[in-house]
Amino acid sequence: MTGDELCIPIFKRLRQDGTLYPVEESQVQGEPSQDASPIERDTALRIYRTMLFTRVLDERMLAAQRQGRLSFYMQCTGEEATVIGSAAALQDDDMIMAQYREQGALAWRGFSCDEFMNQMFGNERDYGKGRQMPIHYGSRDLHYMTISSPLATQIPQATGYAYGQKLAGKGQCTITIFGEGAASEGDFHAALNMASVHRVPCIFLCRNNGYAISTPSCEQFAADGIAPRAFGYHMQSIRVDGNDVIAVYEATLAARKIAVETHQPVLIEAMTYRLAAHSSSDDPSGYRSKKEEAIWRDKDPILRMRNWLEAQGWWSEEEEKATGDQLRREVLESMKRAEKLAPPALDTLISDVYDTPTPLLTQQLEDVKQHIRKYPHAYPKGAASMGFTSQELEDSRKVYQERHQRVDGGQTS
Ligand SMILES: Cc1ncc(C[n+]2csc(CCOP(=O)(O)OP(=O)(O)O)c2C)c(N)n1
Repeated sequence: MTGDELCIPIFKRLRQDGTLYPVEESQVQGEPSQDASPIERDTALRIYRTMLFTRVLDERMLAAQRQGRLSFYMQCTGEEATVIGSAAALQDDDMIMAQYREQGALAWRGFSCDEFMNQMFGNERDYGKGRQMPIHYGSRDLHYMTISSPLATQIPQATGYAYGQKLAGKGQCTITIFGEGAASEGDFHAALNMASVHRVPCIFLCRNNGYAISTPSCEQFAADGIAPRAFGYHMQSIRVDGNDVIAVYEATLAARKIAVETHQPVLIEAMTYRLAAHSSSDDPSGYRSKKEEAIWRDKDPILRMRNWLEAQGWWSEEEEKATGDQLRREVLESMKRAEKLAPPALDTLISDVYDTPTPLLTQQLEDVKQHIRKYPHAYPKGAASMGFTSQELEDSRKVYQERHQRVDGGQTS
């Protein structure tokens, strides 16, 4: 048996024009029909506003990176329904362990625009104290594990965390979100196996967005995507239209119920598309066509939800414009505030690595300080907040200039 006949269908609820697919007789239990709203009004509007915020944040931060104000950025554009629809189906104290493209889930939990900016600009209010690249957000209060750069490491960590939740017996679960590229890592398989063996309340949500940087999904796996892999681990699995916020929301609600009530992990594969480049350092024109992108732009998850909200009579052209204007203002003002804040004090570089810094770390910090004293011109103006007085920096700047004048003079004569 090769598994060729195994082809999992895609669960869908919402068409692009904002109408719902008819509910099959077999799926209808009791009274509810396709006429009943699958998401109640307040939740739907909050999801939609979070989707709009995430899109505006992406647009502004990519522009900021192009202007040289920010070193790096990664967009969620095109995947908002997968990320925010799933987060909305969880309880606030469920743990989220994401990859890097899931700022929408953090925004849903209430991470403020200022908190996003402080992390990206690595200023003195950044929870990570400026020690990470932009987009490595995290929030203990919001039960959102800080992003790690090494791919897929969050997946086995989620299994372990969910095991702890099971032992604590408080009815919480963990969701871990990752790309189909990350699902090629050994960590993915180890995580699913252990989750299944130990029956932990964990939802594995794969965003199958078509590409792992420049590698298309057809070059990543030969079988029918990610969803069927669950069967090898004796787990339940569902494939869902990742641009359909209602389908993602309902699938995650059902997965959470299975995970928490029966202590079984569930794998969700959300079929979506990475509309933007992989990151601000990438140019997708080298590996995919404009025509392909246009097909997916027509399936925009935000437009699809807007069509549905308008059909419900819950949203209008005026509200769309006013909300967009307000969000753009909010993001710009927040960015200006974050840029003006000083960098974290230099000593915090090692202050909370160990209870007492090791002699090697202390020596390394001293070396960094000497380097800054020697080359102050190469460091931000806020270097004074790195523990030096303005006079110290001015003195070292003079020494540096004098030395260079001597060197330049020697070379030209
Ligand atoms: C262990 C490791 N290997 C390689 C990388 C480089 N890398 C960063 S993102 C990425 C592609 C991930 O693709 P996917 O999981 O599909 O997520 P997407 O970017 O499409 O959202 C790779 C290979 C890394 N960060 N860590």
